[in-house]
Amino acid sequence: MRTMPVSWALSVFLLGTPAGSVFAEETVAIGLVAPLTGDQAYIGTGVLQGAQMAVEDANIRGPVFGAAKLRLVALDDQHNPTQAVLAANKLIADPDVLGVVGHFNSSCTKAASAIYHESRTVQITPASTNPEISRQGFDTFFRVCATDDVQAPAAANFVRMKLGVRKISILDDQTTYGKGLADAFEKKFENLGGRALSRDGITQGEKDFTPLLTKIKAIGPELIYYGGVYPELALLLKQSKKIGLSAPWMGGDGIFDVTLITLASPEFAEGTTMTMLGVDPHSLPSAKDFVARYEARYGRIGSFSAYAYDAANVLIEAVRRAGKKDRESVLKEVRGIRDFPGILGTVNFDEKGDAIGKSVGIFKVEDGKFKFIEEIKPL
Ligand code: ABU
Repeated sequence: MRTMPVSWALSVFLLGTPAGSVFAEETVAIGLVAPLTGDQAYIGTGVLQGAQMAVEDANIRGPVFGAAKLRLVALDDQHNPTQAVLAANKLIADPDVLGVVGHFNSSCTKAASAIYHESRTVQITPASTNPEISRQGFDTFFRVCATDDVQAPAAANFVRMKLGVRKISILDDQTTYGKGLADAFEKKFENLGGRALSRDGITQGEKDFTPLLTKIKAIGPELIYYGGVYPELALLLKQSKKIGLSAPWMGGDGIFDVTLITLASPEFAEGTTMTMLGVDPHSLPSAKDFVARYEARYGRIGSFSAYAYDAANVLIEAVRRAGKKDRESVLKEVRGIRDFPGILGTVNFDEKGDAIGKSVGIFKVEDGKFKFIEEIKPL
């Protein structure tokens, strides 16, 4: 088990600012917000650990400017937008915090984005893929991942044109991410001549999906597309197999987590396909050192650990270039980032803060593991 208690993690991060130290007023910080407790804690902890490694690497290289030592202030939003707003307010009240990596969930990232914007605090999400977030006109928002208007059409194209599926059922978890992803998938799938026989919403935290699955079984889809995150899909997979609903499932990056397979059991997860943002970091020479160091320390790399590492490094580089404890200056430097050498590839942002040129990978659970099927490059 690679997760670490949040209390331990936070105490480590605070070690850089002992009370009364001559360095206390020379510390600068970046914030990190993700779901660190609750049913998405596994994926959130992977994000935390990726960002923490970026901060540690930066401190090994030397002060970001002057004598300033960098620390990470990590907060838990429990994938709850209300908690996300509380976390954002807490971070902006800390004058040391010059920017934030976060949040993980699109619903949380979106809810907190106005707070970061009002306080002129850079926010770089490693994982929130909902396209609407960057259409709010907040110049403080950035992301290092692809968006669902890339991911969902890639999935629809794969299902319709590669698998030859015509009739599907669609479910989503009614979150900003899940509903947006399912909407975009449905639109593209129908444009390609497919048909959605049913469309339903579930609620995060629900445990019994048998009535809904029984209805879907009677409809007889060839495949079920799910917009949501892995905890609920694990239950859906188990319960669908138990009632004899044999149609395969597909989803997006929110279900790409090894916990899906352990929660559902390898037997019930087998055959599930998903899009993930980009390729497996294990296959990238640029990510080799990070992956080796991460896995030696924590165990298998989390799905978004490398994204968090890249997001944190962009922010750290901007802090270094700004050379002063001033959020507006850090924002200006992030806006000026060109061809940043991320471990997942070169990072460039468009005028909305979205990452340019990010590809999508198709994966499938085979023999209890995620198997890479193909990469879909951006048009
Ligand atoms: N992108 C996958 C999960 C995070 C989110 O966008 O809600």
